[in-house]
Amino acid sequence: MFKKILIGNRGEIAVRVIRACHEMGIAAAVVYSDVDRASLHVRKADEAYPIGPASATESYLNISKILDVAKRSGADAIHPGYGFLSENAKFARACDGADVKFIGPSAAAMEAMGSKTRARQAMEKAGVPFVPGTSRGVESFEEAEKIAGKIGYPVMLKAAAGGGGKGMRLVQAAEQLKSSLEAARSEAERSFGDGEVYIEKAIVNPRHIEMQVLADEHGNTVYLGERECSLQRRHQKVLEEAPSPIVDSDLRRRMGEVAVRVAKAANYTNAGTVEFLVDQEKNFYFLEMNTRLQVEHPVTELITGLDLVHLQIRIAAGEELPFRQEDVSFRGHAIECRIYAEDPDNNYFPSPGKISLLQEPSGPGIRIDSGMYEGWSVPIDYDPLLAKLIGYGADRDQAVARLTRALSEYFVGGIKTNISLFRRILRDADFRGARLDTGFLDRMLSQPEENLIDSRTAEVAAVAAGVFAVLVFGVGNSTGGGLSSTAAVQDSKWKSVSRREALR
Ligand code: MV4
Repeated sequence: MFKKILIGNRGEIAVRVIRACHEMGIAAAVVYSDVDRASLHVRKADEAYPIGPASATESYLNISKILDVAKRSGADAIHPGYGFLSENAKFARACDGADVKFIGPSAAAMEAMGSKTRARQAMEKAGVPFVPGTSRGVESFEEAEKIAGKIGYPVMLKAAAGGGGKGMRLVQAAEQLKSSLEAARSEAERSFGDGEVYIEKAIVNPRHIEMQVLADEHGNTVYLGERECSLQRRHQKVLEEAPSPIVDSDLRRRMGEVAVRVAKAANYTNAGTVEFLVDQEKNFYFLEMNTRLQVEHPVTELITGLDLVHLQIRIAAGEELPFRQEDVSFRGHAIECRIYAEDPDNNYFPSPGKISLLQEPSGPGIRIDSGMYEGWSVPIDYDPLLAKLIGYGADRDQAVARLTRALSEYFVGGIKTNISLFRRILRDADFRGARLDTGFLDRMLSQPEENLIDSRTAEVAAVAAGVFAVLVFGVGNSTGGGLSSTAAVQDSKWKSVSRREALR
């Protein structure tokens, strides 16, 4: 087993991996940029190494700086987390060259999945169902016109080097094809330096369901069930759950076996996720494979009882999977809310700043994976994900009830967060009825928010908040003494009186 692991990441996922290391008796080293000096992952690690400016290209994306720290720290493996270098084949190959184990798939498996057209060609050979369309880039408008006519509108134009919706265009009718093709091509060229674009039939209002797989380096590959990820906004996931409310055990087995076939076709090792689009008739189609540990892995952990990060580390150390497919069982229901530093009243714009007050929920069925603490300042430089609140229950209703309760306890002061969004989602009738697809959130957000309290109660609440701010923080008191010290005196008097009462 490894003695020391370097974590090439930050925030909640770095903390998540540190915890796994400590549970396994492995030392955890981390890297940090100038603005992350006081971040939680630095405080929880056994060793921390500065790697330069806030800009990710000069720090968390800088391969030579991270490998230099690996060497200096004496780490025998690197966990990349998600984002940053986690799906960078060059980095995986550089780790091999530096004799440090990359905790993830091989560079070759990453490359096989990196190009969407190459992945489609491989899956075609492996007999995996995928959306009808081309498996190579279109050469000309005329060719595109012929193909689109054959598969039928609406069609989707996608960048071969893409993923996450960049360089993607929905084409409703033949008249739009020319301009859409030009737009997709130039966006792909700009974003990826590769203008290759291919065509798929568009699935209308699909569900986005993904299957977790795990493969050791001895040829054993298993699936660990699906996650329902349809609740997203602008290709950013907001809430995920496991199991998917529309997947029964038969569909799960069929999707799982396809996912295992995908992984085997790519010689895949370690943890990975196979993404599917599912149409209204529950037909499922291979979309792409994510070659990393995903943000939403905890919902799978809660319903399988497995620790995916432990297993990633054991697989990377050369161990065999300690169980077989028939040993994997699913129990209960888990839902994850991604808590972002975003302002719901300003179009969910990032809202960095100092966290002045933090009250986190806990209690039955609640897990929080967080990268924040009270007094910490959220930097503007990175993804605004602060924490993940995960609710678990015997069934979906209990998971929803526990999450709703936990959200009412959750308070993050000093910055704006999207916590209120989850209160709204969890009481939405369509969400409760599990009527979900990738259009759900846009539909919900286009409706006026229902008024939960009358204007008089709102007024009382505003006055109470004002009084609270003055008493607790001395807000509006420029001398810094005065009111708040009066309040403190009265507070202590109140305490001594009540103590006296209690002793009587
Ligand atoms: C699609 C699609 C409909 N039909 N492909 C968006 C991100 C990229 N990875 C794939 N995406 C889609 N591909 C076909 N043929 C609809 C989407 C899509 C989507 C997919 C998953 C999650 C959210 C989405 C939101 C809008 C569109």
